Amino acid sequence: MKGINVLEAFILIFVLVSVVVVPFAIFRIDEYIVSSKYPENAQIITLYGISKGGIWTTERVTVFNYWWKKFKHAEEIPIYDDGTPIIFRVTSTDVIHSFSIPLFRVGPYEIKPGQFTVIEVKTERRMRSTKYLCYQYCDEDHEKMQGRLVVME
Ligand SMILES: [Cu+2]
Repeated sequence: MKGINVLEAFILIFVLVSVVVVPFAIFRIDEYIVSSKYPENAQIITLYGISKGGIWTTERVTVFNYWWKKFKHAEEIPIYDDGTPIIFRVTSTDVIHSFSIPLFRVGPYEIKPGQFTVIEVKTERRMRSTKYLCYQYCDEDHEKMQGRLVVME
């Protein structure tokens, strides 16, 4: 039996690089671009809306894990009221949602699938905790699309 020749080895390496390294690199570049866009000390909170089950999650949703992963609903999101900018990047994985933090006078903002809506949030001094929610009927689990922001000291 003959071993792998140079061309086969080259093709094998090429396929491995394409399948493993390129997606990983894109992931890292994306993270880098996101973090370089905002002030260094900013609190960046990325939220993905999923209409099935009525979920807002801070876990990264991709075209791959969307189909099998059980995403954790962001019941409580801690934010730090220390003067650093609070930036929400909100997107949808399916239908058009709407994002609002009524008592902080934020939104409603239309949240379209496949694009991030960037929202800078200012806390209200007196409120240590407040509700955030989807502001328009999106699907049968719409009512579940809410959680709380908890302002930490
Ligand atoms: Cu909704």
